[in-house]
Amino acid sequence: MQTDDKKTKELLDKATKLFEQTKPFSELIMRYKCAMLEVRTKLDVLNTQLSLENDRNPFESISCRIKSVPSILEKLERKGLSLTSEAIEQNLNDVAGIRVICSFPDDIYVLADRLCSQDDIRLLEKKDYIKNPKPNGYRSLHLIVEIPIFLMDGKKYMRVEVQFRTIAMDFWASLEHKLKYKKDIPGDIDDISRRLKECSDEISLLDLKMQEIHKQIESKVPAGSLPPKKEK
Ligand code: 0O2
Repeated sequence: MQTDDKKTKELLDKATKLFEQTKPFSELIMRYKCAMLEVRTKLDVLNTQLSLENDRNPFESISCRIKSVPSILEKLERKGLSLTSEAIEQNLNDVAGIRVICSFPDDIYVLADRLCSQDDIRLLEKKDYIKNPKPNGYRSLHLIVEIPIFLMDGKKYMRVEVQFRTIAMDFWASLEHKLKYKKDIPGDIDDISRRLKECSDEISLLDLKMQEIHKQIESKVPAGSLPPKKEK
């Protein structure tokens, strides 16, 4: 069994090296990087403007990644697609990925709406796992957008996946990710999954409770409704 695993890994390493060396593949990845930069800049601009309006940042952090070659190859294989640059471009939506971590759920929708309303952005798909969480408790808002990039040989639309989630949802997803990929976990996996689902429900309530508290702290009481000052 171990020898099989080793052989598979060696083959995957060789395939990865071969793929990385091909010109169409490097060009495709370069285009994804450019598209990712464009979307990231748009989000940074929105963050800067909204932080001036609201005196706080609508997102806490942002991270970008290009999917690794082994993950790309694995996904093509799983979907029964050919291992070519054309198949990647036509079928994979998450080669370029951006993750935006917000403090409060409302910030997610404000940012997503403002991004999608920009006239050079095309929204291809929206998966709202906040309003409709996955059965395991996964919560996030996923957008697949297309954005034009301008290269020496003209304009090209490229796809980028943008994931929005709160700090608490991100904390949950990191822990759950370990359950998915870690082998030989001691104990009852079903029990761990059930407890994780419970955590996800509690986190969702916590997010909403903290959002309400934040709104109350930030709310400005209209001057007319203030009680009259007591005479000294
Ligand atoms: P990585 O390494 O994060 O890129 P599709 O891309 O539409 O063919 P899918 O799975 O239907 O495939 O897409 P979906 O539901 O939009 O989810 C894609 C990504 O969301 C995943 O990427 C994860 O990052 C995240 N995600 C989705 N479901 C879960 C979940 O249950 N738990 C956690 N922790 N993350 C999740 P990849 O491809 O798995 O890998």
